[in-house]
Amino acid sequence: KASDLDSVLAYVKNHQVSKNVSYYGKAKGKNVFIIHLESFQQFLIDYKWDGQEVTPNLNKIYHENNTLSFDNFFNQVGQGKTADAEMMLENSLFGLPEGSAMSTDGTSNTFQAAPAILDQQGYTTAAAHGDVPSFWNRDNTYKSWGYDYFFSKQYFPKVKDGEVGYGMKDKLFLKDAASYVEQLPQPFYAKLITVTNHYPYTLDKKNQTISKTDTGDKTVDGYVQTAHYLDQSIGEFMAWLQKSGLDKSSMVVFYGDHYGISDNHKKAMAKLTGIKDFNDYNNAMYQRVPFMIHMDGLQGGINHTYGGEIDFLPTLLHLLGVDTANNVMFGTDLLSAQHDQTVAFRNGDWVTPTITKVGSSYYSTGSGKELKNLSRSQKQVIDTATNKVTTELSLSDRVLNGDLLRFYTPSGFKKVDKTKYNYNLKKA
Ligand code: GP9
Ligand code: MN
Repeated sequence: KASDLDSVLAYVKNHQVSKNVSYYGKAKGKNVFIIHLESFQQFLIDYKWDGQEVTPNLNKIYHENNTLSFDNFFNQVGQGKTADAEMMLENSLFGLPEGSAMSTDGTSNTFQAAPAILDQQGYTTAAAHGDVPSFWNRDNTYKSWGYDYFFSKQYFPKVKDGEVGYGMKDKLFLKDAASYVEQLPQPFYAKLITVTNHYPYTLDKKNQTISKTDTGDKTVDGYVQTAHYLDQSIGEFMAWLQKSGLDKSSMVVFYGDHYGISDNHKKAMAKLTGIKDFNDYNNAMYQRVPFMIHMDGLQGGINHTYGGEIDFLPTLLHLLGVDTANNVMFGTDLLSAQHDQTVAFRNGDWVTPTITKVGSSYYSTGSGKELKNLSRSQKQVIDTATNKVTTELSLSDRVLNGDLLRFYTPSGFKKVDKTKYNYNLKKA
Protein backbone atom coordinates (compact mmCIF):
# COMPACT_ATOMS: atom_id res chain seq x y z
CA LYS A 1 0.00 0.00 0.00
CA ALA A 2 0.99 3.58 -0.63
CA SER A 3 2.00 4.33 2.96
CA ASP A 4 4.69 1.61 2.75
CA LEU A 5 6.55 4.10 0.65
CA ASP A 6 6.88 6.62 3.49
CA SER A 7 9.92 5.01 5.11
CA VAL A 8 11.52 4.56 1.69
CA LEU A 9 11.10 8.23 0.78
CA ALA A 10 12.35 9.28 4.22
CA TYR A 11 15.44 7.09 3.84
CA VAL A 12 16.22 8.37 0.37
CA LYS A 13 15.73 11.96 1.50
CA ASN A 14 18.06 11.43 4.46
CA HIS A 15 20.79 9.99 2.28
CA GLN A 16 21.08 12.78 -0.26
CA VAL A 17 24.67 13.76 -1.03
CA SER A 18 26.13 16.96 -2.36
CA LYS A 19 27.16 17.23 -5.99
CA ASN A 20 30.74 17.37 -7.17
CA VAL A 21 30.89 20.66 -9.06
CA SER A 22 33.94 19.67 -11.09
CA TYR A 23 32.03 16.73 -12.60
CA TYR A 24 28.34 17.65 -12.48
CA GLY A 25 27.03 18.15 -16.03
CA LYS A 26 30.43 17.59 -17.63
CA ALA A 27 28.85 15.13 -20.08
CA LYS A 28 25.64 17.06 -20.65
CA GLY A 29 24.00 16.18 -23.96
CA LYS A 30 26.59 13.55 -24.90
CA ASN A 31 25.68 10.23 -26.43
CA VAL A 32 26.18 7.43 -23.92
CA PHE A 33 27.43 3.95 -24.68
CA ILE A 34 27.15 1.49 -21.81
CA ILE A 35 29.38 -1.47 -22.54
CA HIS A 36 28.56 -4.53 -20.47
CA LEU A 37 31.67 -6.65 -19.95
CA GLU A 38 30.30 -10.10 -19.20
CA SER A 39 31.71 -11.85 -16.10
CA PHE A 40 34.68 -9.50 -16.12
CA GLN A 41 36.55 -9.16 -12.82
CA GLN A 42 38.81 -6.23 -12.04
CA PHE A 43 41.85 -8.49 -11.57
CA LEU A 44 41.97 -9.04 -15.32
CA ILE A 45 43.01 -5.41 -15.75
CA ASP A 46 46.80 -5.39 -16.23
CA TYR A 47 46.84 -9.17 -15.68
CA LYS A 48 49.49 -11.04 -17.62
CA TRP A 49 49.49 -14.62 -18.74
CA ASP A 50 52.01 -16.40 -20.91
CA GLY A 51 54.07 -13.21 -21.20
CA GLN A 52 51.11 -11.28 -22.65
CA GLU A 53 48.59 -8.79 -21.39
CA VAL A 54 45.24 -10.55 -21.34
CA THR A 55 43.24 -7.37 -21.98
CA PRO A 56 45.56 -4.79 -23.63
CA ASN A 57 42.76 -2.64 -25.05
CA LEU A 58 40.86 -2.32 -21.78
CA ASN A 59 44.16 -1.74 -19.93
CA LYS A 60 44.89 1.15 -22.26
CA ILE A 61 41.44 2.66 -21.65
CA TYR A 62 41.81 2.09 -17.90
CA HIS A 63 45.03 4.12 -17.75
CA GLU A 64 44.15 6.87 -20.22
CA ASN A 65 44.04 10.50 -19.03
CA ASN A 66 40.50 10.94 -20.24
CA THR A 67 39.18 7.85 -18.46
CA LEU A 68 37.82 8.02 -14.96
CA SER A 69 38.51 4.53 -13.58
CA PHE A 70 37.40 3.09 -10.26
CA ASP A 71 39.51 0.40 -8.63
CA ASN A 72 37.31 -0.26 -5.57
CA PHE A 73 34.05 -0.84 -7.41
CA PHE A 74 32.22 -4.06 -6.45
CA ASN A 75 29.57 -6.15 -8.07
CA GLN A 76 26.58 -6.62 -5.76
CA VAL A 77 24.59 -9.26 -7.60
CA GLY A 78 22.69 -12.21 -6.14
CA GLN A 79 21.16 -15.18 -7.92
CA GLY A 80 19.97 -12.97 -10.77
CA LYS A 81 23.54 -12.39 -11.94
CA THR A 82 23.35 -10.30 -15.16
CA ALA A 83 19.72 -9.41 -14.41
CA ASP A 84 20.63 -8.10 -10.95
CA ALA A 85 23.42 -6.03 -12.44
CA GLU A 86 21.01 -4.53 -14.96
CA MET A 87 18.44 -3.82 -12.24
CA MET A 88 21.00 -1.95 -10.12
CA LEU A 89 22.61 -0.10 -12.99
CA GLU A 90 19.40 1.18 -14.53
CA ASN A 91 17.33 1.79 -11.39
CA SER A 92 19.68 1.96 -8.43
CA LEU A 93 17.48 -0.74 -6.85
CA PHE A 94 18.99 -3.99 -5.58
CA GLY A 95 18.11 -7.37 -7.06
CA LEU A 96 16.01 -9.56 -4.81
CA PRO A 97 17.39 -12.00 -2.19
CA GLU A 98 16.30 -14.89 -4.40
CA GLY A 99 15.70 -15.29 -8.11
CA SER A 100 15.80 -12.47 -10.63
CA ALA A 101 13.67 -9.36 -10.15
CA MET A 102 13.63 -8.79 -13.90
CA SER A 103 11.82 -12.13 -14.23
CA THR A 104 9.42 -11.77 -11.30
CA ASP A 105 8.66 -8.02 -11.42
CA GLY A 106 9.98 -6.75 -14.75
CA THR A 107 6.71 -7.11 -16.60
CA SER A 108 4.25 -5.73 -14.09
CA ASN A 109 6.05 -3.24 -11.85
CA THR A 110 6.33 0.50 -12.31
CA PHE A 111 9.92 1.72 -12.71
CA GLN A 112 11.71 5.02 -13.05
CA ALA A 113 14.70 3.67 -14.90
CA ALA A 114 17.57 5.28 -16.78
CA PRO A 115 15.95 5.12 -20.25
CA ALA A 116 12.74 6.78 -19.00
CA ILE A 117 14.69 9.44 -17.11
CA LEU A 118 16.83 10.19 -20.15
CA ASP A 119 13.81 10.23 -22.45
CA GLN A 120 12.86 13.41 -20.60
CA GLN A 121 16.23 14.86 -21.57
CA GLY A 122 15.62 14.20 -25.25
CA TYR A 123 17.53 10.94 -25.49
CA THR A 124 16.80 8.02 -27.80
CA THR A 125 17.42 4.79 -25.89
CA ALA A 126 18.40 1.32 -27.05
CA ALA A 127 19.63 -1.95 -25.60
CA ALA A 128 21.30 -4.68 -27.62
CA HIS A 129 22.04 -8.30 -26.83
CA GLY A 130 22.87 -11.18 -29.14
CA ASP A 131 20.55 -13.65 -27.43
CA VAL A 132 16.82 -14.41 -27.51
CA PRO A 133 14.80 -11.43 -26.21
CA SER A 134 13.08 -13.50 -23.52
CA PHE A 135 16.26 -14.29 -21.61
CA TRP A 136 15.96 -12.76 -18.12
CA ASN A 137 12.60 -11.40 -19.33
CA ARG A 138 14.42 -8.55 -21.02
CA ASP A 139 11.75 -8.06 -23.68
CA ASN A 140 9.11 -7.15 -21.08
CA THR A 141 11.38 -5.48 -18.55
CA TYR A 142 12.89 -3.13 -21.10
CA LYS A 143 9.38 -1.89 -21.93
CA SER A 144 8.80 -1.12 -18.27
CA TRP A 145 12.11 0.72 -18.20
CA GLY A 146 11.19 2.76 -21.27
CA TYR A 147 13.70 1.51 -23.82
CA ASP A 148 12.76 2.78 -27.28
CA TYR A 149 14.62 -0.06 -29.01
CA PHE A 150 15.77 -3.53 -28.08
CA PHE A 151 17.98 -5.17 -30.69
CA SER A 152 18.09 -8.86 -29.85
CA LYS A 153 19.02 -11.98 -31.79
CA GLN A 154 16.35 -11.55 -34.50
CA TYR A 155 17.93 -8.24 -35.60
CA PHE A 156 21.32 -9.73 -36.40
CA PRO A 157 22.20 -11.69 -39.54
CA LYS A 158 22.75 -15.42 -39.04
CA VAL A 159 26.28 -16.34 -39.97
CA LYS A 160 28.06 -19.68 -39.87
CA ASP A 161 29.79 -20.23 -36.50
CA GLY A 162 28.53 -16.82 -35.42
CA GLU A 163 27.50 -18.00 -31.98
CA VAL A 164 29.10 -19.49 -28.94
CA GLY A 165 27.57 -20.13 -25.52
CA TYR A 166 24.73 -17.69 -24.82
CA GLY A 167 24.68 -15.88 -28.12
CA MET A 168 26.52 -14.02 -30.83
CA LYS A 169 30.26 -13.73 -30.59
CA ASP A 170 31.27 -10.33 -29.25
CA LYS A 171 33.17 -9.14 -32.33
CA LEU A 172 30.22 -9.76 -34.63
CA PHE A 173 27.75 -8.49 -32.07
CA LEU A 174 29.46 -5.18 -31.30
CA LYS A 175 30.03 -4.46 -34.97
CA ASP A 176 26.39 -5.02 -35.93
CA ALA A 177 24.98 -3.39 -32.80
CA ALA A 178 27.12 -0.30 -33.42
CA SER A 179 25.75 -0.02 -36.94
CA TYR A 180 22.20 0.10 -35.54
CA VAL A 181 23.04 2.60 -32.83
CA GLU A 182 24.79 4.87 -35.31
CA GLN A 183 21.45 5.40 -37.08
CA LEU A 184 19.55 6.54 -33.99
CA PRO A 185 18.62 10.19 -33.45
CA GLN A 186 21.16 11.82 -31.14
CA PRO A 187 21.75 12.11 -28.30
CA PHE A 188 21.36 8.40 -27.64
CA TYR A 189 21.80 6.13 -24.66
CA ALA A 190 22.81 2.67 -25.84
CA LYS A 191 23.57 -0.37 -23.74
CA LEU A 192 25.50 -3.14 -25.47
CA ILE A 193 25.59 -6.46 -23.64
CA THR A 194 28.47 -8.76 -24.58
CA VAL A 195 28.29 -12.45 -23.77
CA THR A 196 31.27 -14.45 -25.03
CA ASN A 197 33.18 -14.15 -21.77
CA HIS A 198 30.61 -16.29 -19.98
CA TYR A 199 31.05 -19.50 -18.06
CA PRO A 200 32.22 -22.13 -19.15
CA TYR A 201 34.52 -19.93 -21.31
CA THR A 202 34.53 -21.89 -24.52
CA LEU A 203 35.71 -20.40 -27.79
CA ASP A 204 36.32 -21.76 -31.28
CA LYS A 205 39.94 -22.57 -32.17
CA LYS A 206 40.21 -19.74 -34.69
CA ASN A 207 39.57 -17.09 -32.05
CA GLN A 208 41.88 -18.54 -29.40
CA THR A 209 44.82 -16.16 -29.53
CA ILE A 210 46.20 -16.61 -26.04
CA SER A 211 46.79 -19.94 -24.32
CA LYS A 212 44.60 -21.24 -21.52
CA THR A 213 45.85 -20.98 -17.96
CA ASP A 214 47.15 -24.11 -16.30
CA THR A 215 45.32 -24.36 -12.99
CA GLY A 216 43.91 -27.70 -14.10
CA ASP A 217 40.37 -26.46 -13.37
CA LYS A 218 38.65 -26.94 -16.72
CA THR A 219 35.98 -24.28 -16.41
CA VAL A 220 38.46 -21.69 -15.15
CA ASP A 221 41.31 -22.12 -17.60
CA GLY A 222 39.44 -20.74 -20.60
CA TYR A 223 38.64 -17.49 -18.76
CA VAL A 224 41.70 -15.58 -19.98
CA GLN A 225 41.01 -16.78 -23.50
CA THR A 226 37.44 -15.48 -23.74
CA ALA A 227 38.43 -12.31 -21.84
CA HIS A 228 41.19 -11.78 -24.40
CA TYR A 229 38.67 -12.21 -27.20
CA LEU A 230 36.24 -9.78 -25.51
CA ASP A 231 39.09 -7.31 -25.19
CA GLN A 232 39.85 -7.56 -28.90
CA SER A 233 36.20 -6.86 -29.65
CA ILE A 234 36.46 -3.71 -27.50
CA GLY A 235 39.58 -2.69 -29.43
CA GLU A 236 37.63 -3.02 -32.68
CA PHE A 237 34.68 -1.12 -31.23
CA MET A 238 36.88 1.78 -30.11
CA ALA A 239 38.49 1.94 -33.55
CA TRP A 240 35.02 2.06 -35.11
CA LEU A 241 33.97 4.78 -32.68
CA GLN A 242 36.87 6.93 -33.76
CA LYS A 243 36.30 6.29 -37.44
CA SER A 244 32.62 7.18 -37.12
CA GLY A 245 33.49 10.47 -35.41
CA LEU A 246 31.18 9.55 -32.54
CA ASP A 247 34.13 9.49 -30.12
CA LYS A 248 33.94 13.29 -29.98
CA SER A 249 30.28 13.38 -28.99
CA SER A 250 30.04 10.31 -26.81
CA MET A 251 30.81 9.10 -23.34
CA VAL A 252 31.67 5.40 -23.19
CA VAL A 253 31.06 3.62 -19.91
CA PHE A 254 32.38 0.13 -19.18
CA TYR A 255 31.38 -2.16 -16.33
CA GLY A 256 31.82 -5.79 -15.34
CA ASP A 257 28.53 -7.34 -14.24
CA HIS A 258 29.80 -9.98 -11.78
CA TYR A 259 32.54 -12.48 -11.00
CA GLY A 260 33.64 -14.93 -13.65
CA ILE A 261 35.17 -17.40 -11.25
CA SER A 262 32.86 -18.33 -8.40
CA ASP A 263 33.94 -19.18 -4.87
CA ASN A 264 33.66 -22.87 -5.75
CA HIS A 265 37.02 -22.44 -7.46
CA LYS A 266 39.24 -21.13 -4.67
CA LYS A 267 42.14 -23.45 -5.53
CA ALA A 268 42.20 -22.23 -9.11
CA MET A 269 41.96 -18.61 -7.94
CA ALA A 270 44.92 -19.23 -5.62
CA LYS A 271 46.94 -20.30 -8.66
CA LEU A 272 45.81 -17.40 -10.84
CA THR A 273 46.42 -14.75 -8.19
CA GLY A 274 49.39 -16.18 -6.33
CA ILE A 275 47.46 -15.87 -3.04
CA LYS A 276 48.30 -19.15 -1.34
CA ASP A 277 45.36 -19.67 0.96
CA PHE A 278 42.62 -17.97 -1.06
CA ASN A 279 39.91 -17.56 1.61
CA ASP A 280 36.52 -15.92 2.06
CA TYR A 281 38.13 -12.53 2.61
CA ASN A 282 40.04 -12.83 -0.66
CA ASN A 283 36.89 -13.93 -2.40
CA ALA A 284 35.13 -10.78 -1.19
CA MET A 285 38.01 -8.60 -2.43
CA TYR A 286 37.84 -10.30 -5.82
CA GLN A 287 34.24 -9.18 -6.27
CA ARG A 288 35.71 -5.98 -7.67
CA VAL A 289 34.69 -5.34 -11.27
CA PRO A 290 35.63 -2.55 -13.69
CA PHE A 291 33.81 0.75 -13.81
CA MET A 292 35.40 3.13 -16.30
CA ILE A 293 34.05 6.31 -17.81
CA HIS A 294 35.79 7.39 -20.96
CA MET A 295 35.17 10.73 -22.66
CA ASP A 296 37.10 13.36 -24.55
CA GLY A 297 37.96 16.16 -22.15
CA LEU A 298 37.01 14.25 -19.01
CA GLN A 299 39.35 14.70 -16.09
CA GLY A 300 40.37 11.08 -15.61
CA GLY A 301 42.60 9.09 -13.33
CA ILE A 302 42.17 6.15 -10.99
CA ASN A 303 39.66 6.89 -8.27
CA HIS A 304 39.90 4.77 -5.11
CA THR A 305 36.43 5.45 -3.72
CA TYR A 306 34.62 2.32 -2.50
CA GLY A 307 31.28 1.71 -4.14
CA GLY A 308 29.33 -0.68 -6.28
CA GLU A 309 26.74 -1.22 -8.96
CA ILE A 310 24.00 0.44 -6.91
CA ASP A 311 25.95 3.74 -7.23
CA PHE A 312 26.29 3.60 -10.99
CA LEU A 313 23.12 5.45 -11.97
CA PRO A 314 23.37 8.54 -9.72
CA THR A 315 27.04 8.86 -10.74
CA LEU A 316 26.16 8.66 -14.41
CA LEU A 317 23.16 10.99 -14.23
CA HIS A 318 25.13 13.64 -12.37
CA LEU A 319 27.80 13.56 -15.07
CA LEU A 320 24.99 14.14 -17.56
CA GLY A 321 23.74 17.05 -15.49
CA VAL A 322 20.53 15.29 -14.46
CA ASP A 323 19.42 15.90 -10.90
CA THR A 324 18.45 12.79 -8.91
CA ALA A 325 17.18 14.38 -5.70
CA ASN A 326 13.56 13.37 -6.36
CA ASN A 327 14.26 9.82 -7.47
CA VAL A 328 14.04 6.67 -5.37
CA MET A 329 17.61 5.41 -5.65
CA PHE A 330 19.61 3.49 -3.07
CA GLY A 331 23.05 4.37 -4.38
CA THR A 332 24.84 7.70 -4.30
CA ASP A 333 27.17 9.58 -6.65
CA LEU A 334 30.65 8.07 -6.29
CA LEU A 335 32.13 11.46 -7.08
CA SER A 336 30.43 13.19 -4.17
CA ALA A 337 32.55 13.95 -1.13
CA GLN A 338 29.62 12.69 0.95
CA HIS A 339 29.31 9.30 -0.76
CA ASP A 340 29.03 6.55 1.88
CA GLN A 341 31.72 3.95 1.13
CA THR A 342 29.87 1.00 2.69
CA VAL A 343 29.37 -1.59 -0.05
CA ALA A 344 26.51 -4.05 0.50
CA PHE A 345 26.56 -7.56 -0.86
CA ARG A 346 23.19 -9.10 -1.58
CA ASN A 347 23.56 -11.64 1.28
CA GLY A 348 24.09 -8.90 3.87
CA ASP A 349 27.91 -9.11 3.94
CA TRP A 350 29.70 -5.86 3.28
CA VAL A 351 32.97 -4.06 2.58
CA THR A 352 34.10 -0.69 3.90
CA PRO A 353 37.54 0.87 3.35
CA THR A 354 38.54 -0.32 6.85
CA ILE A 355 36.55 -3.45 7.73
CA THR A 356 35.04 -6.28 5.67
CA LYS A 357 32.32 -8.65 6.88
CA VAL A 358 31.95 -12.15 5.49
CA GLY A 359 29.47 -14.37 7.34
CA SER A 360 30.22 -14.04 11.03
CA SER A 361 33.85 -13.00 10.47
CA TYR A 362 35.35 -9.53 10.26
CA TYR A 363 38.57 -8.70 8.48
CA SER A 364 40.77 -5.68 8.17
CA THR A 365 40.18 -4.46 4.59
CA GLY A 366 43.54 -4.29 2.89
CA SER A 367 45.58 -6.59 5.12
CA GLY A 368 42.95 -9.33 5.35
CA LYS A 369 43.82 -9.96 8.98
CA GLU A 370 40.85 -11.45 10.80
CA LEU A 371 39.68 -9.19 13.62
CA LYS A 372 39.13 -11.10 16.85
CA ASN A 373 38.96 -8.89 19.93
CA LEU A 374 37.02 -5.97 18.55
CA SER A 375 37.80 -2.52 19.88
CA ARG A 376 35.06 -0.08 20.71
CA SER A 377 35.62 1.90 17.55
CA GLN A 378 35.68 -1.24 15.40
CA LYS A 379 32.38 -2.32 16.97
CA GLN A 380 30.98 1.04 16.06
CA VAL A 381 32.03 0.76 12.41
CA ILE A 382 30.51 -2.73 12.31
CA ASP A 383 27.20 -1.65 13.86
CA THR A 384 26.85 1.33 11.55
CA ALA A 385 27.67 -0.67 8.42
CA THR A 386 25.46 -3.63 9.33
CA ASN A 387 22.60 -1.32 10.13
CA LYS A 388 22.94 0.60 6.87
CA VAL A 389 23.22 -2.52 4.76
CA THR A 390 20.23 -4.32 6.31
CA THR A 391 18.12 -1.19 6.05
CA GLU A 392 18.90 -0.39 2.43
CA LEU A 393 18.48 -3.99 1.28
CA SER A 394 15.14 -4.40 3.00
CA LEU A 395 13.79 -1.05 1.84
CA SER A 396 14.83 -1.80 -1.73
CA ASP A 397 13.11 -5.20 -1.49
CA ARG A 398 10.01 -3.47 -0.19
CA VAL A 399 9.95 -1.22 -3.26
CA LEU A 400 10.13 -4.16 -5.67
CA ASN A 401 7.90 -6.58 -3.77
CA GLY A 402 5.21 -3.98 -3.17
CA ASP A 403 5.56 -2.33 -6.59
CA LEU A 404 5.75 0.88 -4.60
CA LEU A 405 6.89 3.20 -7.38
CA ARG A 406 3.37 3.05 -8.79
CA PHE A 407 2.41 5.30 -5.86
CA TYR A 408 5.09 7.88 -6.53
CA THR A 409 6.07 9.93 -9.55
CA PRO A 410 9.10 12.22 -9.24
CA SER A 411 8.30 15.77 -10.28
CA GLY A 412 8.88 16.28 -13.98
CA PHE A 413 8.93 12.54 -14.66
CA LYS A 414 6.68 11.24 -17.41
CA LYS A 415 5.21 7.81 -16.58
CA VAL A 416 6.22 4.99 -18.89
CA ASP A 417 3.49 3.66 -21.16
CA LYS A 418 4.53 0.03 -21.65
CA THR A 419 2.05 -0.50 -24.46
CA LYS A 420 3.91 2.02 -26.59
CA TYR A 421 6.82 -0.32 -27.24
CA ASN A 422 7.18 -3.22 -29.60
CA TYR A 423 10.58 -4.78 -30.17
CA ASN A 424 9.58 -7.36 -32.74
CA LEU A 425 11.30 -7.08 -36.04
CA LYS A 426 8.60 -6.42 -38.60
CA LYS A 427 8.91 -8.69 -41.59
CA ALA A 428 9.06 -6.68 -44.84
C1 GP9 B 1 22.16 -14.24 -21.11
C2 GP9 B 1 23.28 -13.52 -20.50
C3 GP9 B 1 23.90 -14.27 -19.33
O1 GP9 B 1 21.32 -13.52 -21.94
O2 GP9 B 1 23.02 -12.19 -20.26
O3 GP9 B 1 23.37 -14.02 -18.09
P1 GP9 B 1 24.09 -14.52 -16.74
O4 GP9 B 1 24.15 -16.03 -16.80
O5 GP9 B 1 25.46 -13.95 -16.70
O6 GP9 B 1 23.22 -14.03 -15.65
MN1 MN C 1 26.38 -12.06 -16.56
